[in-house]
Amino acid sequence: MSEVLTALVHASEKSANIARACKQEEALFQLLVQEKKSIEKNKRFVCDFKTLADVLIQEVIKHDLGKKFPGLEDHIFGEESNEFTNSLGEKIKVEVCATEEGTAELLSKVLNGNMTAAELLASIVHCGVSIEDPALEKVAAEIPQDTMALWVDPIDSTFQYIKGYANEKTKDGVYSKGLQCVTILIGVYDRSSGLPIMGVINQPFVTRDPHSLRWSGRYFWGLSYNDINICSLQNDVNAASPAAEDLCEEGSRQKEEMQDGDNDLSAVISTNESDAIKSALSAVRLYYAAGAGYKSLCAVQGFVSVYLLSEDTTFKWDCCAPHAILKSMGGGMVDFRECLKRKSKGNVDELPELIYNTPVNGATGVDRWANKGGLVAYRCRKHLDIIMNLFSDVNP
Ligand code: 2IP
Ligand code: CA
Repeated sequence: MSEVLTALVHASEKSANIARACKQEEALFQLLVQEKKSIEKNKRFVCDFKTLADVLIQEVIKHDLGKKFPGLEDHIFGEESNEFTNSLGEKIKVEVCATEEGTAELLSKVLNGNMTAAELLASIVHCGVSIEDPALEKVAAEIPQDTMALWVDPIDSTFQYIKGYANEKTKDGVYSKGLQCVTILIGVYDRSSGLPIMGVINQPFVTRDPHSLRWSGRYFWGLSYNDINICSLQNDVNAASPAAEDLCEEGSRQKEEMQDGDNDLSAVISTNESDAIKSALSAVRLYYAAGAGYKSLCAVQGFVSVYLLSEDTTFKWDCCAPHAILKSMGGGMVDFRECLKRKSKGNVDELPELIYNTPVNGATGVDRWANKGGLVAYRCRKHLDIIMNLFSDVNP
């Protein structure tokens, strides 16, 4: 069993419980949809509830992984900082305390004395999760702890999380918007090479019970380390793990059999994508969807051949987890513009895979960790090449 991967799945499930509670529990939901303006009038106000939910999830992941693997918490990075200062100059650090009561007490300070909400959240934070996943238990990989670091996106697609509807319909399995586009992303990379090693994508809102109106979710994991490539979408982990390339071949063979293979390629993109990109991709089936994590998940699930983004609007925390899963399936995530550059120079052999340990030169703040050249997430190298050939007229 890979204890780290199992711990990531547990942490992602607890995070999903928090994310669901904030939508389903009335006392929390009211806070989530509350207008920022009215709460900001209060001088003790430290952050909006959406930010608190984000930060709390990130802290829970840090806390739970750090407890299991002491020292690892210092190598867990994400978008959020856990320190807030209100307009009275009071500083508050959101963190998981040793006891449930302690966490509730701390959260009530951030929540301006709302003990009901604080206790509800604290009870989920301190409640264990149990998982039955025989495939996960069979994953065997010994990875030294001091080689690993993590990128976490506690809630990806925050807009859909707050405003997204429950009853959106899919187009061939792809949701363009709605709660299904929300994901929790936990990815591990190698500190020295920067390459992704393993990751979990948790989708907290997948189906809603029509009677209780409670949501249930699901998770996907993948691990790619030395010659071990394994993911939750593989049918039988008892079988000798096929090489990543074989999985890719197998995937494309099945697709060819079903849909005349390479003639039926598809891509998912952001609605904000430029017209030049949309028109280059008009040769393939095109889908639009919210959320960087969700679009990557569409590639993982095989709903689309690629997720392509030409802009610099994603960050390392959006990509590390899906990248690891795609890698375990024989695919990956590359820098879109660098790919175009290399192609224009005739250098097509080595792909510019995204790496996770190197900030953007000269950038400051969050921009240090932006994926500057955009990205393409793919499951199969051959399909990536065909899609990239559509961009011969686009300037790198
Ligand atoms: C966002 C989120 C957006 C996405 C953007 C990410 O992360 O995934 O949906 O834009 O790139 O940074 P788009 O949906 O246009 O692809 P977050 O919600 O965590 O800010
Ligand atoms: Ca994000």
